[in-house]
Amino acid sequence: MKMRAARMYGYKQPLRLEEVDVPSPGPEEVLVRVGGAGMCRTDFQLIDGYFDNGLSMDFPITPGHEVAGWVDGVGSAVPKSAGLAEGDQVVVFGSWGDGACRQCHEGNEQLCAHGVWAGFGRHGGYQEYLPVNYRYLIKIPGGGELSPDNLAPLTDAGLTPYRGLKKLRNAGHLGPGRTVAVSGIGGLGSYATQYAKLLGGGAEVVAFARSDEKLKIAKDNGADHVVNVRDKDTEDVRAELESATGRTELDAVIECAGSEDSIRLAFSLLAAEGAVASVGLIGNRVDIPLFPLVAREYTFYGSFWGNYNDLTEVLALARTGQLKHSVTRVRFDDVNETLEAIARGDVLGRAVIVYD
Ligand code: FEH
Ligand code: ZN
Repeated sequence: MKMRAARMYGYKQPLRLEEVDVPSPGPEEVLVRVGGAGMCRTDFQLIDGYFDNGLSMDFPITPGHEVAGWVDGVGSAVPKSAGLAEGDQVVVFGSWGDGACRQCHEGNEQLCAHGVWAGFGRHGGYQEYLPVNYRYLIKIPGGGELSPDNLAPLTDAGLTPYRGLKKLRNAGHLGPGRTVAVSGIGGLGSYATQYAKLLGGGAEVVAFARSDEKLKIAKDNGADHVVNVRDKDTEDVRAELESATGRTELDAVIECAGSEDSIRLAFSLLAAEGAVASVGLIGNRVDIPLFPLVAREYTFYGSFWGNYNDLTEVLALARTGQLKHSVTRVRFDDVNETLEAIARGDVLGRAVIVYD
């Protein structure tokens, strides 16, 4: 049997849209029929060479680390306790650790130094069928109330800012009287805005973005205030922050872009003892003044993707109707054009390939 696959044969070249054989699942694998494959900016960055000195690639590979679909086949050694049967709706947890290091034993496989990620060397969701080890599938109970195109982004765009907001909440940076900003309202920021309300404990939420269309998504997703930061310096943004909130500073920022400007703005607006949690990867370096970082006791969190249990919590929020989804459905044949649009920042919410 054949399947469509968008495969990468090298850096800085379009994916090749091919018909290839459907893989058979190994003994401990489940064959997933992909219903939705999220398209992350890091997929563009993978192809563009952002990771080329950190990851060894055995081309061709298929990108895509945000996958939802249905069980299409179960390997001979998959235990009954996994509770997986043909037709079950599932999502893929995309970080596969070696199971041997401290990070894996504490459940943070996304931090495993020897782990692999779906779509980054192992095949990913830009193909119609994907074999996945049963340990990395989460079954979605119920009758398919959540569609795969809404489920798939939860495994990264939904998961990543959730972990970052948990760090800010658990460290005491949120709560009544606090102000938290969401910087960058793309795929991650559209969920970060919702978590800033859900986990913020009464904190006031301000969204920063460079387009009014994206700020409308933030407003629809619960932001109390929005500021268009395009072509504005720090003091312009501070003035708008003050007229919106009555304060000139932020207690916390979930930084979803990763650009040098976005990170610099976050720190320049931070109140004493404030914290920034960076989850975005647009840039390469951080350039922030040292003295305020020390003298005002700022905290800077790096927060990467999420762990399996973080994902189960995100899915519980989605299953109980507490999350809104901003999805742009993409035809398989339009994958390359969509990657270019993502690189330009022209996609609203999350692009998701659907294999109609
Ligand atoms: C995922 C996989 C590998 C690198 C980076 C990412 C980000 O999308 C995590 O949010
Ligand atoms: Zn490990």
